Amino acid sequence: MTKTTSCFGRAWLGRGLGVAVMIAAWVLATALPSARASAPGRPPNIVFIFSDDHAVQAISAYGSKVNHTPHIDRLAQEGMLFVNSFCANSLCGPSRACIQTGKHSHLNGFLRNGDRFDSSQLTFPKLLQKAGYQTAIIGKWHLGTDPVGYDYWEVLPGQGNYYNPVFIQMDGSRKQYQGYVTDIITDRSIDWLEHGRDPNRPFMLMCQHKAPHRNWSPPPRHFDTYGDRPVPEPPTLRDDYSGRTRLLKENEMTIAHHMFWGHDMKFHGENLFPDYFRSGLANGEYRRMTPEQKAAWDAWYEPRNQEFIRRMKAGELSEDEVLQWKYQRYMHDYLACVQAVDDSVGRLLKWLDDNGLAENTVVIYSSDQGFYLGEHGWFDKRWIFEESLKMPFIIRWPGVVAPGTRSEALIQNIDYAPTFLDMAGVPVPAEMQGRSLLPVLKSGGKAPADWRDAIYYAYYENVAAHNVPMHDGIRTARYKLAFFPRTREWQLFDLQKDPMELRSVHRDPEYANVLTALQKRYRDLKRFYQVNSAVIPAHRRGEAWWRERERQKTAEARKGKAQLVFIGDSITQGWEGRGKAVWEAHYAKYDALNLGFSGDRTEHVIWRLTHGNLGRVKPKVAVVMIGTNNTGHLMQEPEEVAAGVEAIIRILREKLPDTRIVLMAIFPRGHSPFDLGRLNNIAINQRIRRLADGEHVRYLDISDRFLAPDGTLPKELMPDFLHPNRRGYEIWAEALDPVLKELGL
Ligand code: SGN
Ligand code: CA
Repeated sequence: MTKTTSCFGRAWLGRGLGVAVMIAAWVLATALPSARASAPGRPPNIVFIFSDDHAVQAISAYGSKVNHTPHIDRLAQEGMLFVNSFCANSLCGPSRACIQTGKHSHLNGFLRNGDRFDSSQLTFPKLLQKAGYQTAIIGKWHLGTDPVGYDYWEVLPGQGNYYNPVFIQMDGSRKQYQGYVTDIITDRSIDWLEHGRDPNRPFMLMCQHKAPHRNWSPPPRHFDTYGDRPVPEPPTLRDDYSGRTRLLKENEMTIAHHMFWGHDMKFHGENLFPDYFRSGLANGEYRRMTPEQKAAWDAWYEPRNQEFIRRMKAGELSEDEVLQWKYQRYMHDYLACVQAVDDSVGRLLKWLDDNGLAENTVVIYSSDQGFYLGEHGWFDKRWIFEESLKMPFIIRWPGVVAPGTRSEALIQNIDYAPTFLDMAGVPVPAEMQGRSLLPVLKSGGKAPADWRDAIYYAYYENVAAHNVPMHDGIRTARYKLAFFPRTREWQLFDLQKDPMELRSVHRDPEYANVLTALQKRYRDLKRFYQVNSAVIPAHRRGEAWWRERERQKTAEARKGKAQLVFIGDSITQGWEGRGKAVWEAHYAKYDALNLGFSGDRTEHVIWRLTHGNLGRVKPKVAVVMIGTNNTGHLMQEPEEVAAGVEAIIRILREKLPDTRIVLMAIFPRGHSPFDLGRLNNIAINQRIRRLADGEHVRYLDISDRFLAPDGTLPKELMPDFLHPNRRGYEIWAEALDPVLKELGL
């Protein structure tokens, strides 16, 4: 293991010519008006201190009731604190991708943890670098691909570790440092500031901590900072989830039921009380420790753990007292991790002071999202509720930002990139969706008249860790509106009357006008940010049958035998039901594969096709019909659904270049020719028929074969006015046969 001594050699000094060119560039750059905004002659340096899962409730400058963060507070005293600062997608990788690109998740492509960041896209560090800044990122990255746009980087693999962490180096090698991750990230950052850069050029440093992310492993020096003093409980620790969507109850992030005995609660050995703790995940950090680190760890935890075990065995603790104990253990660990982050802020501020750089350096403190510190009974994040929607954002910029100011402007992490570019005098590219905060910073925190009145939020991970469903929504100064596609429910909160978000008033007649207005605002904002959920890949793995069908169908597809594949929703899946005999007669001979999933919309098909559902099939023909659920569930605009169908055709063309595609017009629905769903489907069909290319894609509309002369849809063919019966499937097969033949089957 390496001690953290400087690894920046003389190589940096050997860049004489490049430096001269850069200095010349700066002479030009300083002529730009915003480059003169702070200290004359040179655009400001930027130090971005970023942590992971640090909630504003644990920052004293934000009014914490649970801890004291003197160094972060100093930034607030000397700068501006944003009380209405939000993330766009409350998860690690997604938040970071928003920051890099200035765009919402659906456009930067990083929707969920585990995605891989497309580093070919435009990012702010690339542009700063081009403008002559030296750029560095040290610490947690979590975007899958290597950082691009940085002169120097050294990042944790994935989530990284707290104790004796390994860092990925720029040459791809890995280096382990001995010590505590927050301190090491700070050491490495200061080392870069001291030895890794050219002092004659401005710089942008991202110092990105792992802490206080789960499993909240603190450094020994802070075991006793808050010691055994009880931390006040939040009023909603015992939330019963009434008055809101039932999806809340399905979460798996409660302190009461979802804390691991080893990993979270720091017990050694086998779980002695499985009614209260989850088993199966030991404290991996302990295993990484040196004997000295283990000794310090055990000296703090063991006596307390043993005392808890003794009291449990003696039956001294009620269920609620166990919850109280767990909350205290959680907060002890979380807050001690935060304390080390605060130390880091202190060290970086001191370094800037000691080196005469405080004046012309902008310092920001932020964190990738908020976190639940027991509110609603939870840990973790993901939900649109305040605690995890909020991000701390504190900024010090001497000479520009008035000290000790607060701003209520609604800001979001997509604003960071434009802000950093604007500070550096670099024009903000039109494709970035965020806005520069400079006008707010320069006016004591007041937002300009045309500032946004609502932020847009979207969480895409659906069912993964913690079982939080996909949802999106908007938040204005007073209200929050959220939509949950799985249950197609709205939730509306009046934050003024109900700041803890305990009662959705979406059905309350008193709020009928507010609901309508906010729904309109929500739709406007989605259009403004180009959010089309019909093209954003989504899965339904939270539904057991869907997961199982996906597994089975993918396994079948892996055999690669099918000469014919059907792709779609319940109408296609119905070939296995009412259409079974027809299928046997017409398609069994082609080893045909049915990739119809009941209830799927275009976005689900897109997800399936890009996540292995096609296996190894190379069919002669693929028959696609999709979109009626985009109409039926959400009444999505025809343009949007057509774009979803187009994306599906594009994916199929890419993956199966030799396959001929029969794109079916969506079947008519509803009895009456004026059925709104029917009309929407017709409008979609009018658009998708243009996808036929006379070569690979054939468009087939058989609506007329189903409809009566007066335009009504007969019960005799579609008993529920949506799904064909056996006769309906026969009609479909009869219409399809000659086409399949023509296409070589
Ligand atoms: C890990 C954690 C989760 C956490 C995610 C995402 N589990 O999977 O509790 O929600 O990270 O966090 S753990 O068992 O590894 O501790 S994020 O900040 O990276 O998005
Ligand atoms: Ca995080």
